[in-house]
Amino acid sequence: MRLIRALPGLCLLCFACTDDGPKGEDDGSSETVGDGDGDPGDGDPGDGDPGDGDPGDGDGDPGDGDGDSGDGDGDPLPDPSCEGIGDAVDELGTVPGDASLPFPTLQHISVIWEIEGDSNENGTVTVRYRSDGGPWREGTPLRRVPAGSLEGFAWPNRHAGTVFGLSPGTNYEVELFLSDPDGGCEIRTLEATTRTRPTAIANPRVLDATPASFSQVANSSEPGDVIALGPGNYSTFTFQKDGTEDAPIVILGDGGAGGVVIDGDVRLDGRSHVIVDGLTVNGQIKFNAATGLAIVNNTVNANADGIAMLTRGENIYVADNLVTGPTSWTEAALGVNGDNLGEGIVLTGPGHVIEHNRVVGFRDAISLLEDGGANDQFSIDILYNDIEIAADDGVEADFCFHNCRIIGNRLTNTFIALSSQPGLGGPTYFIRNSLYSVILTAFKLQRGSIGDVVWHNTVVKNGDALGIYTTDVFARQQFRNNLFIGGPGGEYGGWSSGSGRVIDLDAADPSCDLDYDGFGSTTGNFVGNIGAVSFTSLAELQAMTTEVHAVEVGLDVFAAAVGYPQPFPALEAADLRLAPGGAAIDAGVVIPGINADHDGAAPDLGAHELGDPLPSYGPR
Ligand SMILES: [Ca+2]
Ligand SMILES: [Ca+2]
Ligand SMILES: [Ca+2]
Repeated sequence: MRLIRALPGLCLLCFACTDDGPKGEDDGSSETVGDGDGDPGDGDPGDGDPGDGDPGDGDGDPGDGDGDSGDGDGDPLPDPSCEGIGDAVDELGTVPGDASLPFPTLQHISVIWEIEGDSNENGTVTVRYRSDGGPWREGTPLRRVPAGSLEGFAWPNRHAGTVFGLSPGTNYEVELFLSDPDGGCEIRTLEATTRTRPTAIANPRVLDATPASFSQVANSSEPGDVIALGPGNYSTFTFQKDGTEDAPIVILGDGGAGGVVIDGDVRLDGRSHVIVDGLTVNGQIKFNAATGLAIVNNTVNANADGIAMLTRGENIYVADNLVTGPTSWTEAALGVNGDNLGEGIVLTGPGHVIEHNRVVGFRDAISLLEDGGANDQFSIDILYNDIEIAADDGVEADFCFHNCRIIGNRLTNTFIALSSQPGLGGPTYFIRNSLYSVILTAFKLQRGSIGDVVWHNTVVKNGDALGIYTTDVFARQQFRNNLFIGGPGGEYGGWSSGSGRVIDLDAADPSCDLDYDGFGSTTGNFVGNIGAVSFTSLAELQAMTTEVHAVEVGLDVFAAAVGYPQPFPALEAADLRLAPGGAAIDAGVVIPGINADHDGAAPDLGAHELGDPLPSYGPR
């Protein structure tokens, strides 16, 4: 579903009953949808890299469901049923509309189900999914997203969410069970195929190139060719040929050994299905309005932006690059007006996957675009990147339309770690990120952000543990199973990191839903506020807010000796895995499709379940 721009006088809340009327019975309909992008399910073989630390490969990352009901008892999932649920009779009930699975990525499928009604927002959509012939697995329930508008964008009344932890190149049935206690029920099954990592065809024609012959060779290339660059220094170039989805053109260097160097920018504007693999680029790799490119295994030494697409493109794959920028870690560099420069990886458009990159020394390490530059920013994966020294934002997932997934990243030495400024209804998922040495805020949910989902993150920062410093009310956030640890604050480049409060959320709307999180401050105090409710102890936090199951934690929850982060000079990345027996162990709540494979009595708080290996951060 495309988000539509708000137009003056356009009433997005108007009811327009559909011609076919509500379906109150379980019609068991099974539909196969085209999602409009023309290219999921390209039939390529798998990329051969399961087991590489990505989600879904049994390593304890999100979404590697165990195939049962999620309660750990191994019973098969019950079939959903609409028996006994009538049609909607008023605006409290739900009238189901269009459902779609737009822009599958390699490991995730986005789900959108538009509805009418349900003004009391108590309708639910639960999810089961299966690959061909496999057992049903329990997915993550969709988020209820009422119609809204923000910063010039608007979205319709719907449910939205993601099926997590899938295998690349696999066809899935996704069964959606919508029900509303006020009336309205339907079971709808859709199909989609996850994408595969773009790779060269088998037995390609290999075109050898040198700095002298490259231009001619490049212009003679055809779909399926591999252009193999010999050692030498190449001039900046603009590539002019397109591959196809089944037969991409590969521009192949030496994998960063340093013998194949591009002295200047690599441009692929408007290109489709080209793979740029293994170059050393002293400049940027830029490709406005491109489709299906893969930018992999490169070393980018950037003067400003590193890897950039600044107009809408689709299904870009950016992985295993080392991207180094011009911003150094100083107090003068901090903040929106600081002495900082460049975005490490910046894209707009749907379907992108940015994974396993190492990005060091930028204003924003990984960024989407903002305001009028934001185009269809949905179905975007930002996974397992290793980010250091971001003088503004580590991951700026601003203006996400829905289903942006920021999972399993490690961030060290960032002014702001993760940004959703704003989320446009959501869900914008932040899951199992490991954040160490953050100065201002770990989650910048500002400009009235709506619908951010914050699960299983670990935060160790200077100053306030969880603070969002804005008067713009943010709403409909959900926090579960996170660890937030702060301590004595300071002033850095004119910015205060806070006084060591455990929570400072002045502008939290009552719809914000926080529970099962762990908080601590090395000050020894346990004070804070959520909206107008202030607390001075864990007992008060539990009694007076939604954090009924909160626990108090300290740096001793970690197995390694984790130092309290004084931000300067830059710190080494920290190992934030838990020690046995601490307050974070088994203190979480089960989230279907995310952590049902936990060990022990319940999920642990933070990014790492006890006993799981560290994910593979950065290039593989
Ligand atoms: Ca309802
Ligand atoms: Ca940015
Ligand atoms: Ca556990």
